[in-house]
Amino acid sequence: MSSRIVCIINESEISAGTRGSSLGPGAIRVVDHQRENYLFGRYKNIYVQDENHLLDEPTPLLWAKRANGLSKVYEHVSKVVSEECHNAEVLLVIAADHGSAGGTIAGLKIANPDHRIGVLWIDAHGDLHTPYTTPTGNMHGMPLATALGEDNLQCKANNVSDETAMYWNQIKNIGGICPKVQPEDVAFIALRDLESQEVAMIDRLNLLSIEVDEFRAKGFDQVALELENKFSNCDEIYLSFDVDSMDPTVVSHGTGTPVDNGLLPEEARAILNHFAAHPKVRCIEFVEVNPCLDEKTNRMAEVAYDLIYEVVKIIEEKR
Ligand SMILES: [Mn+2]
Repeated sequence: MSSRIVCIINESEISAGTRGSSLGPGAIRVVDHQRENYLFGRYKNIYVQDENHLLDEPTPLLWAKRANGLSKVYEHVSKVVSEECHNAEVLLVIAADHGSAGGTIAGLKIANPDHRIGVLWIDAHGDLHTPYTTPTGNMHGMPLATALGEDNLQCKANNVSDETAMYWNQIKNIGGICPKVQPEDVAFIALRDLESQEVAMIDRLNLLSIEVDEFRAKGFDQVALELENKFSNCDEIYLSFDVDSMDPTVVSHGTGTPVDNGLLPEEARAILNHFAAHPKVRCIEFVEVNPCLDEKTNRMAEVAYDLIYEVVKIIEEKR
């Protein structure tokens, strides 16, 4: 069993608007079995405890749905990540919805509180909402705001209950460290579906965002240089890959919130493979595969699996 990689499976789907992403990690493993690669059998696999039973009842927390459960998920995932990051060169996290990714970042920060963590967020969405700005209350639109410790009260649109505010503060402060990440250490690729409050936060914090057209115009080598510069002062890099960064008409609609005009799989591959070989990358997370929504049977999981397979190969061979 190799110790280069530890695989963390997180099936939490309490923060999405649509159910089904908890089946995403399983759908990816189905592809592994079909291809007869037995990739996951080579590594230590750890399943994070979920709180998905909360989906069987309504939530009273209107602007941060099931924040009580997400607070627990942040504790579960951050504990696993902070322990396991000492046992592997790279943590490969395969998660359901994106809402718990702030807990992954928290785990990295708890393990090495003095580290500056660079965050590369490849996604159609900014995931920068807070209970004060969200139009839906779905917390998979908030994980990066939790890592930045942001409320974005400048753009306040909702009256948040005391109970909601308490859970939100718990989530932001997990591990007793807030913020986990500095704005100058964050970069986005493929954003194209943002609310005005998120745009205002990106402007206020001067977050680097490379859109799909810009990515194509510059070419990957230029973008890689820009990102190298962005993360030059960071001690480690966390990469979050939401499959909705990719174009649903090319791949499939097997994800909770697909948005047209995304990356091609080969463009995603170039970015992922580059960072898989990057010595500062300590954690790569894949999220939001939802086989229940896939009009092409299990296509999204197949595409995600092929990306994961190459990433693993590169970690094994090039590091
Ligand atoms: Mn996302």
